[in-house]
Formats: sequence, C-alpha cells, structure tokens
Amino acid sequence: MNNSSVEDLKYIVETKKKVLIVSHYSPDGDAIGSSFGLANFLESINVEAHVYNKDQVPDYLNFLSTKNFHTSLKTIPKDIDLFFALDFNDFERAGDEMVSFVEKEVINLGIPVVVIDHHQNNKIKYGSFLIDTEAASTGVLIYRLISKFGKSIDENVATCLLTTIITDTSSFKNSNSNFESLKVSADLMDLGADLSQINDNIFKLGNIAKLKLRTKIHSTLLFEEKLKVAICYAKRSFYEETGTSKEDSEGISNGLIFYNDAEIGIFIREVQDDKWKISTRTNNYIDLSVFANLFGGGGHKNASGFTFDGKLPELIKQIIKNLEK
Ligand SMILES: [Mn+2]
Repeated sequence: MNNSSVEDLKYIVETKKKVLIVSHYSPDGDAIGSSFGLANFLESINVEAHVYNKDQVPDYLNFLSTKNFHTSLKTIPKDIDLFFALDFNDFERAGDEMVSFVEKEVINLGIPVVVIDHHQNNKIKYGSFLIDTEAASTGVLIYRLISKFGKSIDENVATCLLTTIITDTSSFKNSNSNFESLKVSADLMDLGADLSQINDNIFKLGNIAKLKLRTKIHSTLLFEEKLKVAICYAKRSFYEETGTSKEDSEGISNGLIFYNDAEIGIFIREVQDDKWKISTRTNNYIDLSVFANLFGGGGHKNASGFTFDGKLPELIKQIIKNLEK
C-alpha cells in the first residue's frame, strides 16, 4: 500500500459528481464525524454526497447531520462515481453486504476507491490511500484533504471534524493526542466549530436506567491483582431488568483501565444461553490481539474481542489461564 499525495486525492475528488462515503458499522464519533464532515464539505462545493452506514447514528451523535444518509444499500444511487472508505481498512468492517457491494457495484465497474484511515494492518488492496496510523482521528486526515481545496469550510463541517478528534482522543486524554490533533482543533475552532455543543452531547452519560445497568455490571467485578486484570460481566437479565440494551454497556472494558492498578479491562456479555461476547482493553501492557487469537478472535494491540461457547466460570478460568501464559 502506497499513500497518494493529498494533491492527487484532491484531483480525484474534484472531478467527481456523485460520491458515496462509507464508514464502519457500530459507528463512533470518528466514523460519523468524518463521514458527515466530508459529505457536508463536498455538498458545499456542489458534489452530491451520499453517506452509508449499516447502523443508525447513535443517539449521542444525533446533533450531527447530513443531507443523504443511508442504512440500506438499496437506496444508494446507481450512478456514483467515487467511493470513500473512512475509518476502517477491511470491507468486512462495513458489514457483509458491503463486501459484495464493493466487488459488484464498485470495483467491477471501475469506480475509484479512496481509503482514508488511521488504523493498522490495512487489508484493502484496491484504491488510493490516505492512511496515517499516527493521525489522532480519520477526521484529521479529512481536514488535511479538504483544507487543500482553498474553499471555505463552514462551522457545520468544522463541528463534525472536531467531534472526531474529541471522541477518538477522549478529549486529549488518550496516547494518540499529538501536535496535529491540537493544531487542527484550533483551526476548526477558528472556523466556528461548536465545542460546547460537542461536549454537551458526547459526555452526557445517558439515562438513570443505564446507571442501574452499569451498577449491576460493576458489582460483578473480579480483580486479579497479580495479572492486573479487571473483569466484569453482564447477563441478559441485567438488560431486561433495567430496560436497557447492549449499547448501554459500551465502554465498560475501557472504563476499567482508568483505575490505577488495572492494566487490562475485560467485559463479558451474555449473547444467548452459554454464548458470550468478550471485549478487552489495555494501554500497551500486553498485545491483546495475540490474547484474542487464542480464542479465535482478533483486534488490535490495545483492544480486541472474541466469542465463547460454554459456561461463564469456564470462560473466566480460560481467560485467567491464557493471561498467565
Ligand atoms: Mn477512528
């Protein structure tokens, strides 16, 4: 994979009339902010922009919007002339339907693909690339691109892009915070980005029902001091009893490693009888992708996931055993 220059990408974009912008499912602030920011900028320079995500925009990001948003491939116009993949580098991350869509409706038709991303291990072979694993968010890379157009960037676009930085750096608390993320944030504020609107929406904690759910989950805490691992689980009944859904337990594993003596956070969620979904987090303590591989899962050094069929005590036993290795 070779990156294209931003100038080359600009040339590819400015000769197009109707683009499709796709980001990963279970979208976060970077996926939505970079997609909507790019789409709204392109609309402002008279390029018709369509955004697709397999999933709906999560409630906390509903303050961001764009003109043409699709959660079904059926409504996407047939005559798109450019395809953007944002904030992922494996088409499966956009959903199984997207894998065959890209093959049949994009690559086979010779429609150019532009991949803009900041994750490691790019698996996309076809297209032009702007991939920088040092970039704090995909939105930072969108800013690099659109600031080359010499056209004005309005406050709406600026707010979308600032959202990507605030969410992916957790307000400059994560280790990916760097000079460029602060510099671009200052530029975006100068362009009118609404930081207080972002903070009001992103850092609201949700309903008390969610607090009740998380109280239940945290009461299951198991801490293995020697391994520095904190483990919590949620049974399906927890969600039923509190009237919540799986979205309300997002970020549990990440939250655990904010405590000083926990280097690894693990959250286990019951999917069906004797079927569990596990998500893990660390800050450079061990390589969690290797750990997830032992269970047939995958992910990154700092975050990984896998599923397990069997009883919960057996799962916990295997987690401890594999971490001891
Ligand atoms: Mn991202």
